Amino acid sequence: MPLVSPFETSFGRETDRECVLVEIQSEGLTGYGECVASRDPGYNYETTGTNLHILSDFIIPLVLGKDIKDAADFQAFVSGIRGHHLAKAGVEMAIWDLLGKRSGKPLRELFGGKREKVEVGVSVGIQSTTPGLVRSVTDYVDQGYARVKIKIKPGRDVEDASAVRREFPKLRLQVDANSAYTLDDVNRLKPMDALDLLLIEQPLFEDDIWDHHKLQEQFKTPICLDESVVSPRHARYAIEMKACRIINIKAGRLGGLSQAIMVHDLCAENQMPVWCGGMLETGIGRASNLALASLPNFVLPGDISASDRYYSRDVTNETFTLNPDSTITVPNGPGLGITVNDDALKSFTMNKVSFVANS
Ligand code: OSB
Ligand code: MG
Repeated sequence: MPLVSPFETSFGRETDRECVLVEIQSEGLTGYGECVASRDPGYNYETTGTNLHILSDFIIPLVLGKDIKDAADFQAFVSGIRGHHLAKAGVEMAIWDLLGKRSGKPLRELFGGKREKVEVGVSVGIQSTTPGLVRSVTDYVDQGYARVKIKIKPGRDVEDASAVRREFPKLRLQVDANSAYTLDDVNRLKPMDALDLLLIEQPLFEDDIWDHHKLQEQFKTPICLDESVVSPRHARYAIEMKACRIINIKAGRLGGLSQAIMVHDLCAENQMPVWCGGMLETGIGRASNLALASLPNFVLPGDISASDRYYSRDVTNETFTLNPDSTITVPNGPGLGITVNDDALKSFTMNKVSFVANS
């Protein structure tokens, strides 16, 4: 699916997204899910290719034709598969959609979420020039986004963030490094601490939870972990080590919505605020993110932007729009609350694999 504008992070530049979508038929109902990996292993080790492999050769054979009660049951079925959280999460999402449709309830209600609309922001990729970045941010602010995240990398950090801050002294602003730095870079990042940022997201490597603790000790700005927190256990490590003050929750990275809710609850018990991250999802994943972000400890705006920020044509019939108060309304229909646009889906489909249970 072509992105409306290229998205550049410290690990690379994407101009379109390859998506692995999951459709499960059961009891006359159809559930949809989305695996949020990209074509390349830049964000983490998973790719659309590994998603297809792990789904086809491992996850689907384990669950096909089985009687699966709920998400916890699904997690038990696939517990022998190490890692590959983005692949597992896509199937769990489709199971949730089925559970919601069977009970006639939206996911928000199944999760216990109270909010009917959630505060959102926009994640702005690295632009070719700093003035170009300021123009891009201005455009999003004009559209009504009240919180902006900019992507940073070595050489495009303090100068970019300072320029945006100078133009918008009051804007809720945060930065995301996607693991581009090491502790040796502390001095060059230090000026960030004077920019009144909401948070600095994932400055160090994914497996450097302890180094994030050392970094947080030297910064008054909250450090937020994204890539480092791949399970509820990792969330506990981060809390116990004081490696961050905020956690970005992505159901994909955590292996499913059920795991995301566990991290949400653990953080709530420990007074650690969370927010919902994004992976440039289609309308399917966006509906899932909105339902998740309706939970009470999602106190910071999520990376859940309007559909037109990502795609000019989406695979869902519903498009998500920004309300004037920088919120997006949580879907209210059963399950994910979306319907798939078959024509759009067909026009984007590169490959389709079907599995049928022996009856
Ligand atoms: O680190 O949050 C990230 C997109 C792809 C991979 C990683 C990240 C992102 C984003 C996009 O920041 C957020 C969105 O979906 O709007
Ligand atoms: Mg991030």
